[in-house]
Amino acid sequence: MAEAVETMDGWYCLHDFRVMDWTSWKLASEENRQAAIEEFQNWMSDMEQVEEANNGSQLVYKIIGHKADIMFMILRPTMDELQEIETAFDKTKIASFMTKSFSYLSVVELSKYMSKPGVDIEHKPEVQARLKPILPRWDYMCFYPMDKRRMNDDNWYSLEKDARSKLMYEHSKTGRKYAGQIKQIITGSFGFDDWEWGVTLFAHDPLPIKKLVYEMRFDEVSARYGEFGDFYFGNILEKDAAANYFHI
Ligand code: 76R
Repeated sequence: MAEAVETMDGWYCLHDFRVMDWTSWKLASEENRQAAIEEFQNWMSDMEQVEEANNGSQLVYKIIGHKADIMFMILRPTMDELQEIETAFDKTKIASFMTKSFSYLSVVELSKYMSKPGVDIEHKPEVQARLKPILPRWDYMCFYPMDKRRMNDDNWYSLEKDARSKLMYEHSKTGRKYAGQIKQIITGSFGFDDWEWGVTLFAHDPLPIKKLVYEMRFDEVSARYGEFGDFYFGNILEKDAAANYFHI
């Protein structure tokens, strides 16, 4: 019988995508726009304080293309905080010029495929730092949800653990070639959202993201067992640049 691999789970994660209604934003008075931008920046400052206290982390990206304009990636110790943050943002002035186009709920996940049985790695500081990460303020971000296939002979969930570990090892070798160029955060979403994992990649340059995702398609674990959702790609939006971004 195939058995589940143990997972280590860290901060809860919400990817929240919004589309801006630039037409109504343009029709608003300069005074209202200014107030909305200030409120948005204060909201970001409050979130930054939470990050400074190491009680969570978040980033805002400008998504390119029609799927969204803005994405918030928010990490917090509890699911309740994610709900509160989402509602608090919904009540802001600027949110009334936005609609939600997509969201993804998950939890930062590391699996124990690579760890020796009986060794407690979960409490190691470096593992805790990966489970509760302060997000890198890198220029580019790519997000997509994915599943492991369950179809006829290609059923990940009926493979023996040793076979899965071997495939994951091959996968990690491809990933490691991009050390320093790409940071990845895998979040698990079984029971939380429509796919099984969220993949968030950060990079200083867009091209290594394309190269990594392409190269991984040839790893057996992706080629045979990977199913992918929509891709979102964006540039970072820092608090100080927000006024300029929203300026008409
Ligand atoms: O956690 C670790 O770094 C150990 C090795 C490792 C695991 C266990 C690892 C390394 N990944 C793991 C698990 Mn990954 N990863 C993806 C995608 O587009 C695709 O084809 C797949 C999407 C990318 C781009 C990526 C990148 N990984 C997982 C899991 C959980 C599977 C399970 O439990 O069944 C998924 C869904 C997944 C998907 N992975 C790496 C990377 C990169 C860049 C690395 C190397 C990290 C490093 O060592 O620096």
